[in-house]
Formats: sequence, C-alpha cells, structure tokens
Amino acid sequence: MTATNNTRCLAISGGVGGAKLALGLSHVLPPGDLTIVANTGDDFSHLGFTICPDLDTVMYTLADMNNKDLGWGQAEESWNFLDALKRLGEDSWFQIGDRDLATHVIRSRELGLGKTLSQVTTQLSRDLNVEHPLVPMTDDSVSTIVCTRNGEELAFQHYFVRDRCAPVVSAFKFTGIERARPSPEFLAALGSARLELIVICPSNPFVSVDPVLKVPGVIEAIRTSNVPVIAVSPIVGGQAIKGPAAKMMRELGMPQTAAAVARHYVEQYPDIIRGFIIDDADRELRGQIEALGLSTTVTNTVMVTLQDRIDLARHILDRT
Ligand code: FO1
Repeated sequence: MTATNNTRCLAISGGVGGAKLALGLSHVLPPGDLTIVANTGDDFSHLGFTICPDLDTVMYTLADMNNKDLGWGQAEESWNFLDALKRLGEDSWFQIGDRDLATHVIRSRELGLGKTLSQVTTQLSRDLNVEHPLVPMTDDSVSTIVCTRNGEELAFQHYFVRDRCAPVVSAFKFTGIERARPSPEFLAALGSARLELIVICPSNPFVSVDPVLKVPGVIEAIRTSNVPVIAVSPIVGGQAIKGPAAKMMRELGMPQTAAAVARHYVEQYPDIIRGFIIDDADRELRGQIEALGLSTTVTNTVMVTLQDRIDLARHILDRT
C-alpha cells in the first residue's frame, strides 16, 4: 500500500455517505496524496466472522464494486449462503451476500493468524486494486454501543440492522476506546509533513465520526499538526441523505439541521474544525454556522452522480 506518512489529505469516513466523498477525492488526488481512515466502531463478530462494515463499504466503493442499491456489500450479489443459514435455523437479520462472505472469511482467517486489522485491510485493498491507502481508525477493539431511552445498551448492529434504528437513543458509548490507539498509518498520516487538509466526510456525526476523533491521541495529533479540518454536513434540508442521523438528533433533543451538526463538532472538538460545508438547500443557515467561528461555504453536497462526488471533492480542495 502507498505510504501514508507523506499524504496531503486525510479523509475521515463512516459508511455510505463518507464513501461517496472518499471516491470523489480519490478521483482528484493520487494515492500518495490521499489517505482514507474509516470508522471501526460498527465492527462486530457474527457467525464467527469479524465484520468491518465501514471499511468494507469504503473499500468496495473505491474498487467500484459496491452495491449501489443497498449502500453496503457487493454489487451483483447472490444470497445462497444466507438461504442455507436459514435452512439450518440460523438468524438471517444480518444479510451476508455470497461475494461479501469471501471478504469476511479472508479477514477472519488473517486476523486469526495474528495479523492486525491494518495489515488485513492493506491486503484486501491490494487484492481489490484499491490504490488509495485505506486504514482503520485503530487496530484495537472499539465497539459502538447505542444507549436507548428505556435503558437498554445495544450493540451497534443490533440497533442499526436487527432493530432497524427504531429504538429511541439517549447516548452513545465506545467500549474499549480508552485503551485504543490510532492505527499506525492513521498516526503516520496525521504526522505527515505534507498534510494540508483533513476532511470530515458527510457521515453520521455520533456513530461514524465521533468514534474516529475520540480515539486517544487523534485530537492531540490534529491540534499539533495545526492542519485545517473541514467538515461536510451529513444533514441536508433537515434530513440525513441516508441513515439515522436526523432521527438520532431529534431524540437527543437537537434541531435536525446542518447548523446543529456544526455546533456538535465545535462543542466536542473546540478549535479543531475550521470550515463547514452545507448544501444549497441550507443556504439560510450560513450565518448561524459562521457565528460558531466556522468559515462556511454553500454548494451541492447531494452526491447522486460520480461527477457530483468529484465536484464536491474539488470544491473542498480548492478552498484550502
Ligand atoms: N445493513 C443493513 O441495513 N442490513 C443488513 O443486512 C446489512 C448487512 C451487512 C453486511 C455486511 C456489511 O459490511 C454491512 C452490512 N450492513 C447491513 C451495513 C452495516 O450495518 C453498516 O454498519 C451500516 O452501513 C452503517 O455504517
């Protein structure tokens, strides 16, 4: 994999929303200039496999083999493995496709042989001809827990997939994060002498971006680097493009607006975020967000086509 210690741009991504912008950036920047770090708080063990949804969504997207209908897994998927599981009386709420299964088998085998998640991610990316470095936020175990208003603590995939994001959230916890360290290439990218921009992609602020930034040492490294951090709002016109971000905000008592996302980042990470990008639909929020001390630009952030992805990437890169 291309080294990350000379990278110019570091993109922080969760699942589908972040992966779209990561793809746009990968069309504008060469592998030596762009490192993508993915959230691993969604990871979980299922049927004996270690499953890394956000790493896989970004990897498949960069390899142009992602399932564009589902937003996760591989394109042209078949479900014979899942059908066979059902016949054996197994749960099938977490749908593993036949092609996707190969990734989980290889990753689990390699991890079982003692490789780190970073090493396995490099191996899988290489085998799928993904040239831009994709790294996990940490090689240690961090599990996002969704705390619900009726006092339950749900593993992320139980909340997101099994319970279809229905439970009312009250807080989030990241089990193991106190002991976690940034992955070696993540830290190397943060220490790159050529690093000139960190992009927070339009992913869920609570369960995709916060886990990455809350890995001990990350915020300190960003502060030391003094590199501008620009965040793209995942909320457009009061809605999340995909996923439960707006519903979570409502349940947390926050307005479901781009400005509320900006405020979350400013409150959680004072003096770290420099810029914020909102969609044309939220133009009237610009003043509110600038009042938070963020230089704010308005553009199209709804990425339907590949050109949309590239245009947004260029807009971000041209600002610095
Ligand atoms: N998301 C679902 O909503 N339903 C699924 O059955 C499902 C299966 C799945 C299998 C592999 C994988 O890598 C991701 C999968 N996801 C599924 C997405 C996963 O829940 C992610 O955590 C979300 O995309 C949020 O990032």
